[in-house]
Amino acid sequence: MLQDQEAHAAEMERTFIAIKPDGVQRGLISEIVSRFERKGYKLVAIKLIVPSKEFAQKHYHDLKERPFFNGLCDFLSSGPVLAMVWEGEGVIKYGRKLIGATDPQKSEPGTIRGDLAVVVGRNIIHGSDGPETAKDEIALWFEPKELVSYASNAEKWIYGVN
Ligand code: IDP
Ligand code: MG
Repeated sequence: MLQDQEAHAAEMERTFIAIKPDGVQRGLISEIVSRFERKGYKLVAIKLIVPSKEFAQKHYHDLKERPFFNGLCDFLSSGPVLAMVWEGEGVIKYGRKLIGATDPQKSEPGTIRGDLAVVVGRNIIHGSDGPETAKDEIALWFEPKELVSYASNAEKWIYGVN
């Protein structure tokens, strides 16, 4: 059944996805981007950036009481990060499914971390964990003008919208 255009538009959401320095250094950018792209999500922003430690602390502010916080922020700021925004129906939650569990020892095979990472401290990718974090993280990493809104020709085939 064809989906109504308005219902489709109402379900659209955006999430912040980042390939961490380990994923970039290991040459996994195209592998990871292709998984989101082939699924049917739309790339609306992308840039390669070396975040400062202060910036990493802002990004991970929720974890500041955790023992690994300092090492995590040192790591995130240790090299290039590929920051992205992906758009699609249910992309926040399903993006986390594509990524897999935080600890790659527990991530299912077939997920990004399950297939491509081994330890929790080097789990190659970040994805927003809910609508509020997605909003905050997109605003932290990108200026509004860096988000590109465009019609994708594939959309009617992905969503069945007329
Ligand atoms: P998430 O990335 O799956 O959302 P969070 O709990 O938000 O997981 O943790 C953020 C990041 O902190 C993880 O992706 C991982 O790199 C790191 N991390 C989480 N737990 C540990 C730990 O127990 N030891 C070391 N690093 C950890
Ligand atoms: Mg998290």
